[in-house]
Amino acid sequence: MKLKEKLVKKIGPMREEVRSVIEKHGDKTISEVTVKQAYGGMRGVKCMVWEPSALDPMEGIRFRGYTIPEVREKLPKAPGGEEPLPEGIFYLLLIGEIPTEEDVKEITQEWQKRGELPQYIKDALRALPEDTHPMTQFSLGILCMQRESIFARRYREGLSKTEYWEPVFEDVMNLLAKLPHLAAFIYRKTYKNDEQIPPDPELDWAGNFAHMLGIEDDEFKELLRLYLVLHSDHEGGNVSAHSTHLVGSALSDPYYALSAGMNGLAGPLHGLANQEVIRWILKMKEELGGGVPTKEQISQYVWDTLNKGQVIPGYGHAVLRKTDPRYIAQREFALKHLPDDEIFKIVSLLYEVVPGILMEHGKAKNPWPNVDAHSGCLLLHYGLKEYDFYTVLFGVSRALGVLAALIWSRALGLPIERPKSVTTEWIKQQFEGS
Ligand code: CMX
Repeated sequence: MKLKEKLVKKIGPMREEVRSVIEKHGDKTISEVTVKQAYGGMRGVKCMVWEPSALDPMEGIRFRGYTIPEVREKLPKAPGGEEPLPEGIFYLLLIGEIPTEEDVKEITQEWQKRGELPQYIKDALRALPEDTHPMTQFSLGILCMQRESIFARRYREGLSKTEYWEPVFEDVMNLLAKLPHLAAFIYRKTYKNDEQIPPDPELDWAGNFAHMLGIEDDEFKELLRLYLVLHSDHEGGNVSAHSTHLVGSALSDPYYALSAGMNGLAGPLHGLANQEVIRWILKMKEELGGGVPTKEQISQYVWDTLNKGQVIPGYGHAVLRKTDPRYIAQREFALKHLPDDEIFKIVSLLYEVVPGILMEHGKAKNPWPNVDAHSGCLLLHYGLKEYDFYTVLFGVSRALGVLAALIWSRALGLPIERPKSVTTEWIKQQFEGS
């Protein structure tokens, strides 16, 4: 595989670069940790390395140095399409270069070959109670497949540390190939009478995913391509990325590591916020009598939510301090393809109203919308109305980034993660004496 050959060429120089950086700068300080940070979710503490992407609070995400508009422009597209192919973002995140059409085609073909879902996964998922949340099914499906891990088998047989990355790469390629099949299986099983749609070998990764979900609209295929690119990576400190990284550091294989990451993504303060946004909007719409509410009605509803001690889903961020460029990219898509959609109009009104209210409310450090404030209205427009499923789509996309990073963690020989914890008593003793 050309992708693997390209990766091999990158690993040697990168190992050397990291070795030299540690030798030259290893004892220098990049962060100091205050007591407040230790209690406060380690916000802003720089203590891990993540190559595929970096997040600037004001500018937003850059994938290997490229902004979202640049990625949308430069990555290869499907024939006749305008949105970037997710195969391309995987290449960029892993290799650090913009792929050619041919590079992307190779990945599409490779994932088509490896995509089939083992029967035992389907049997296991069919055995679950019907109301099992799609994210639970997704995480469980990934975990069930752990027996396929080439890394786990090769490690048991005896594997040198310098070779870890290679079976991890194979596991990652197998996993990424299978995730849309797993997600579509869960969707059709849960919401469409288990009427499964066979894959179309002519289609790209996202196009085929849309097809297996049962939504053939070409515009939806474009949306899914964009969606799967936008959600792929958001540097290393977010819960899904960090938990995948942490579990992987114990040399738990990519199946264990990704399943852990997906459990983190399933939290309402993280990826589940995308379902919460639509649930909250639909409830607001219903309570206000249907249709598009007025700005005044929306303001009141936002205040009511805050006064009940709840968060406004889709707003705020632990790092960002302005509107998420992932939100802007989705808004551009909506303005182009569905400007008259009712839910899009509500999402737009919320954008006008919520930041001011959150500023007046005075708690959230970032009053601006994040990626999750917009994604649901687009999916809903094309008929994907089962919003409990939305975080699974996020998960399929997030796997691209966290698994690219996992390959690099093993290629660079990063050790098991083990930060130091302290007790409140210890902190008091440091500053107050005994
Ligand atoms: N609505 C109401 N209050 C909010 C808020 C929001 N959208 N965002 C933050 N706040 C509150 C916090 O709950 C916190 O309150 P307390 O002091 O009572 O604990 C206070 O403002 C300060 O929080 P912060 O430092 O601004 O935000 P954090 O870094 O702690 O948390 C996040 C970030 C995203 C969890 C938070 O903004 C939030 O809960 N947003 C809503 C959920 C959401 O959209 N999550 C998706 C994020 C993107 C993703 O990961 O997918």
